[in-house]
Amino acid sequence: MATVDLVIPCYNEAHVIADSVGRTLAFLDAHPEHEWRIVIADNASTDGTLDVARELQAAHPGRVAALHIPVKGRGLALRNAWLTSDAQVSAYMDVDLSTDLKHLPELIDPLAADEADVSFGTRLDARSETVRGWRREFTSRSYVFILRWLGGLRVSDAQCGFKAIRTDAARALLPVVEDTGWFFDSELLLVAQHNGYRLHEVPVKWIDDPDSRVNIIKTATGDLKGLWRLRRGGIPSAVR
Ligand SMILES: Nc1nc2c(ncn2[C@@H]2O[C@H](COP(=O)(O)OP(=O)(O)O)[C@@H](O)[C@H]2O)c(=O)[nH]1
Ligand SMILES: [Mg+2]
Repeated sequence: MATVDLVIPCYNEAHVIADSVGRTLAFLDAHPEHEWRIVIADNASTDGTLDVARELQAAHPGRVAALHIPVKGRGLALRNAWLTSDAQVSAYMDVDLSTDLKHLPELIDPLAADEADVSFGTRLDARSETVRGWRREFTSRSYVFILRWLGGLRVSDAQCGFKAIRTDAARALLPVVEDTGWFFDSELLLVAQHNGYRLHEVPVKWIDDPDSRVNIIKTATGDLKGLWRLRRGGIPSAVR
């Protein structure tokens, strides 16, 4: 049994949040083994995402919280949500529910039992069931190949929007994770591995949602720059 903050980072997602939060609450109701809270972490949306988030917070007091960060960047949103959390475990998942919710217990249970520190979904394991276009598949495989080769990261997928961390690990690791955008996930895994934290992969069923906030070229450039920064400066040590 653990207290869990499940963060849903959102950028211009007013059209889908209510449905996603409703489906997630129904799933969580069926899993009382943990004490859950959903945190909608919006930054810089211009489509009324924050208003919808606040309405959901008012409709589900204590179960849904709305968090607003004025500056854009998914990493920044996660970092703020996780560092201000007083739950024992912090997680996040994409609002489009591309990862099947059935995997949430596999993500959280090892952390609640103190058998791992960081757990994350993988779409590239032989046991994963991934449905997506060949372009996305190719980019994803190429990126993780580079990350393993140049970064020495021993994971099969770094970018799946489905991760969790023990809050004690988050407090130690996040102060040395610099990226505020899409490289945040990779950097967190690199820093965690380098500092001897226990990583746990969860092969997932993933059905890609083509409605995307990702600009592939910009994201790929940001990822390579981030990797270059860590190679040049070294991966920092965390204070436990
Ligand atoms: N808070 C926040 N969330 C973001 C930002 N950019 C993307 N997201 C969220 O990150 C999640 C994944 O985005 P998505 O566009 O589905 O990525 P894709 O599945 O890789 O195409 C969604 O929940 C987005 O709303 C951002 O700048 N801030
Ligand atoms: Mg998506």
